Amino acid sequence: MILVLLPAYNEEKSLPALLPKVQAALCNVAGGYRIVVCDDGSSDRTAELLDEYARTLPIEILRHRINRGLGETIRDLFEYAALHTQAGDVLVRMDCDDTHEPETIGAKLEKLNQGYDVVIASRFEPGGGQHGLDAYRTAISRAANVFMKVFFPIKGLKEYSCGFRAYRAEAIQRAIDFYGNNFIQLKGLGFTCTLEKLIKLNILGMRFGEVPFELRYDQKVSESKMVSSVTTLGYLVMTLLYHWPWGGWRSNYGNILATEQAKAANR
Ligand SMILES: Nc1nc2c(ncn2[C@@H]2O[C@H](COP(=O)(O)OP(=O)(O)O)[C@@H](O)[C@H]2O)c(=O)[nH]1
Ligand SMILES: [Mg+2]
Repeated sequence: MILVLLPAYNEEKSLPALLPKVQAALCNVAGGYRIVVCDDGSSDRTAELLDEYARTLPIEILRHRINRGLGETIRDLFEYAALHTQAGDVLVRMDCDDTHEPETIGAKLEKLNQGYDVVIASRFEPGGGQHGLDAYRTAISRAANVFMKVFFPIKGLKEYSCGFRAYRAEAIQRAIDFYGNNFIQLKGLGFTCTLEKLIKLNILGMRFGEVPFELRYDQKVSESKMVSSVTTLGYLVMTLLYHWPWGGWRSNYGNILATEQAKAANR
């Protein structure tokens, strides 16, 4: 079963374009699919639209009464997904703004089946790219990806900031068991959570793969909710937390993991 996870904040303009495409892409998928949307206190017609679509599509809706931001929304979606999936299921997280094409989900599922835990839609793989980003967003995105590659090198990974990814459900269940509420710790720092998930999964030794992807920013009609200053601050905070020599994530979680593995070996 495929669980499609959608964080939605004021997406009334994009949902009518996106949801039918998700259905078209997945209606014949082996094991079936469901969509879980978290409406994060939208002030437009997102909530009403979701109720309407839920009459004809397999949609489950989580609601935040007030806008809590992407970090808390993603935390809730992944926790819900971990509770409502079984071994062999797949989680696909994508944006609601109609810039991520659902027809490319199939390629991610194929790649996951080659033995990966996480498969990322990558603009930097041959055949990938982006349409409609202005020079400012292009420069920020490039700079952020270079920064991440330097401070958080992960085998098999060139695309750090795109949230369109497929995860084996067991990988997320394992991460939530291991980290608890700290799987996504930087909840108030904008889009930082997109990178934090990768880093936390990498500490656990998960395998990462990429498939080429064309970001369709030219199709975006809703406002971008990315606040670059907050997200940049988040990246800096995370770099300190990860590399901090006295109890930073890398050393602290690395030690806990080593102890866990030693205990398992002695059993
Ligand atoms: N739940 C929630 N989702 C958000 C929030 N901000 C953005 N999103 C969603 O997260 C995704 C990414 O935001 P988006 O505006 O597409 O960012 P951009 O593509 O980087 O410009 C979209 O699906 C948004 O609806 C938020 O405060 N809460
Ligand atoms: Mg987007």
